[in-house]
Amino acid sequence: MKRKGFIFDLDGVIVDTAKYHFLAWKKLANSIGIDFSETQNEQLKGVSRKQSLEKILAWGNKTLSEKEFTQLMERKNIDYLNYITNMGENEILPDVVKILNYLIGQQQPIALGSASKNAREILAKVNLLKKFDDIVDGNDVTKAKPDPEVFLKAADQIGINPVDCIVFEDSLAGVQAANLANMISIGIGDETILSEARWVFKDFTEVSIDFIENLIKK
Ligand code: B16
Ligand code: MG
Repeated sequence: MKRKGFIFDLDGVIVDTAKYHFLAWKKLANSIGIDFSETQNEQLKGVSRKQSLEKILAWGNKTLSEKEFTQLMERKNIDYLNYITNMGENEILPDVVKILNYLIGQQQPIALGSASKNAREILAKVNLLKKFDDIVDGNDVTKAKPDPEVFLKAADQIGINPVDCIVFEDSLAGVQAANLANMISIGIGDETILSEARWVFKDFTEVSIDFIENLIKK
């Protein structure tokens, strides 16, 4: 049996935390007089907390001192953590567990590759921590997606060559990061946004076991 590395993004792939990020960023942006739309939120997917705030400030033509910037990032995270406080297994996206269990049954290495600094906490809340062989998140990298660092680190930790890794991503920045890492990118979400991915599926209910089996065999 061949061994491939299966690397999952977290927000938007395993759980739908994008809606909570949106609420927290909107509250913050509005509090400093900046409008914030769902379209703008789309551009923050897969983007680190720091870069997200930089983008919001640029959209609103606002500059802050370093101290204020740090305070706003902290405030956003406190609000975000409040929104996710009651998250549970019911918020795992459809068929994610089915695919993870299939991969575990086939003894395929599984890693998480997320920009979020809250990744471990979220995986614990939804009771999925044990399914991952390794986790690389926003605390472990210095360069944000589309830089491939997060996925290359994940491949290294599970001991699989990047060319033998498959990445599931819901953000354009993440798909670009996977491509730059020379991995097979699979977009989960809107194909017009994720057109740079090797394949795109609306969600995991569209990803068949046959498809996964073929990825392993290749
Ligand atoms: P945090 P992913 C990303 O997670 C989110 O898509 C993005 O919207 C968020 O800003 C980023 O994590 C940082 O999250 O504030 O929790 O550190 O999609 O890479 O799993
Ligand atoms: Mg994501």
